[in-house]
Amino acid sequence: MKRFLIGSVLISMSGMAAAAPVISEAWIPEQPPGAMASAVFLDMKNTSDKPEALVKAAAPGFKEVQLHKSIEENGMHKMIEQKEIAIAPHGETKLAPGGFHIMLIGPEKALVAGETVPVTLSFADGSSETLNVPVKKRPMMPMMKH
Ligand SMILES: [Cu+2]
Repeated sequence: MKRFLIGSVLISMSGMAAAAPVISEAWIPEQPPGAMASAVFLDMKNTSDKPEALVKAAAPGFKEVQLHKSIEENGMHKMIEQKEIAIAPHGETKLAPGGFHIMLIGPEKALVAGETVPVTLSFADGSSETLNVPVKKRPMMPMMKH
């Protein structure tokens, strides 16, 4: 951990273009009290010419955090756990309802719009980033099923 921190300071001081993906549009839909899970949605941009991947996400206050993909199979919605979520060189991967998402399982308390959740993203290149992700009211969308 200490070694990693020193490494990132050196990289930013040297002015090199950081290889870590650029994260934007992060949000968590508000859930009714008693909900078993919520999700993090965001955009990841890979500004480097190497393939990158989100390999792990972590957040305090949940029993488990997993990388998921929603798929439709024989008319049924399913969510499949992912080992990683790839971002192509100079590409963009969106985590959005109906596709890839970070699943927040077993919240210790209800997530209310206006709060933020610190979410730490770890990438295949060894970099990581912690974002304060806002909880927002959910626009109308189909229910996700487990
Ligand atoms: Cu899921």
